[in-house]
Amino acid sequence: MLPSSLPLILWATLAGTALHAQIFHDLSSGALTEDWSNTSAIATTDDWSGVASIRGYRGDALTGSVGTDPQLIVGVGTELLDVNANGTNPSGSSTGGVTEFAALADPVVAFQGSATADAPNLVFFLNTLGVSNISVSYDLRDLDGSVDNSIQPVALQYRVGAEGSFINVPAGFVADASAGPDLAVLVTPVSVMLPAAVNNQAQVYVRVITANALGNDEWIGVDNLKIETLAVVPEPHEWAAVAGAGLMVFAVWRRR
Ligand SMILES: [Ca+2]
Ligand SMILES: [Ca+2]
Ligand SMILES: [Ca+2]
Ligand SMILES: [Ca+2]
Repeated sequence: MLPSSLPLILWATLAGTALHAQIFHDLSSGALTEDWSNTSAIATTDDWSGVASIRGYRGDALTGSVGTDPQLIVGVGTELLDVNANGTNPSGSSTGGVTEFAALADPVVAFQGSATADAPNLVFFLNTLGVSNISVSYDLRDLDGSVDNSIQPVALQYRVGAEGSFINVPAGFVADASAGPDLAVLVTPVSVMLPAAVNNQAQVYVRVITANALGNDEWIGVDNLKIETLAVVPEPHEWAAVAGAGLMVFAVWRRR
């Protein structure tokens, strides 16, 4: 028997609240980095509470097709949190979604599309107030040494604020982050500047997303993440100082 609708509504509301109750990493205080070497941070399946400012989603129902270009997937779908904790062998795992491969010599969190996990993704939560020139870099690692040999695209996207669609960052797109069959060696570094639209915002979402490819998908790890600002926006009184210096130069020039 179904429970009454009120608890269901409450549950949905609380779940929605939990998803958005993230710490938005303050980039003015330093870079957001993650290499997944702390393998106790993800200890329980689907529990991201030990990882600050990063969440993994299974990406259900984000596309109705196989082989969709993830650059064209800009919705958020069901926002179902996902991570299989303490995975051991990517080549032996056919489960779609997000998995922590903690037993590897170089631990990593990875995603793999499937008929259920249409577009699995990782989201990074940032507070960019006071900063500009924000760079994002990470390594996409083909972890899948099985016979699977998909064309595995990975896109980089962002969203400013808690609502609306994501926006694609074309320079961050990797058309195929995998190689195969029977190969788990390819590493594809991604390093791009985000557009100025993400500067000086309280809530910025940066998303790395793949999509269910034709045939069996390959596991792609997202490792060695670093999001940092290459410039701090001057405070208003500093602008005044800069403008004052300019006037002095102008005055000296006029006296010549
Ligand atoms: Ca790692
Ligand atoms: Ca773990
Ligand atoms: Ca492979
Ligand atoms: Ca597939």
